[in-house]
Amino acid sequence: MKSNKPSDIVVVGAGGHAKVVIELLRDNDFNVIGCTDRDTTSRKILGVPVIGNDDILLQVLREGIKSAFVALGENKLRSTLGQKLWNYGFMMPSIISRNSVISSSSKIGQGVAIMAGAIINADSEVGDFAIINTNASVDHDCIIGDGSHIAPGATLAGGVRIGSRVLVGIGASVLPDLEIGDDAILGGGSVAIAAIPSNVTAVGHPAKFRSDQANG
Ligand code: JB2
Repeated sequence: MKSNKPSDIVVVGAGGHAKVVIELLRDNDFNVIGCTDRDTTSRKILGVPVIGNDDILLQVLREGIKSAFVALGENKLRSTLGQKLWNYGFMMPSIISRNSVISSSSKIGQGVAIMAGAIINADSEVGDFAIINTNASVDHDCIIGDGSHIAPGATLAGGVRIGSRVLVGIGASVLPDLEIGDDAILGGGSVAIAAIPSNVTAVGHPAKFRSDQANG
């Protein structure tokens, strides 16, 4: 597997999210040399072989494949593995669909995936290993923490602050200037009209959570 081509990259994960990531990487002129997966059954996804589990990643790096992308939908796992591979010395590029609209004043971290139809408006910030999924809309002055996932069709109004490892579910909306705490989940189709604390799952319109779930 020896390589010294800067476009070569290994993908961590071989499930549904990895499929979308592989196509986006190819659109961004990367050459995906293989995937790692917990399930090492011999197989290919979109023509990419599963080359083993994550234990082989250091060897992959030593063989000259210097870039990696963590393509796992689970926020905590993606963040932890992303940080680990960064510490190993992998380069962790962000991949941005040419069919997205990204403000030139926005800031995008490393290892981020921005899918087709996504919009990120002026002065917004997206943390490391976040996913801005298909048709998600992030208005001006938003801050999205490391490892968070703004799912397909979700809408963040201006000035929204999203903590780390937050899931904003499919088609959910967050009204202006609200904060959603670390590790919270806003369920698909829900509408946040007030702040949501860390670690809770909030659902419905308006989004409600059990107060005994909240920190403190
Ligand atoms: O620690 C791990 C690990 N844990 C599970 N390391 C590696 N390399 N792979 C791991 N996996 C593998 O992730 C599983 O064996 C499985 O092959 C894959 C997860 O696939 P799945 O299709 O279930 O989920 P996903 O994370 O690819 O996608 C989810 O999140 C996306 C954002 C789905 O909910 C998608 O529908 C969604 N679009």
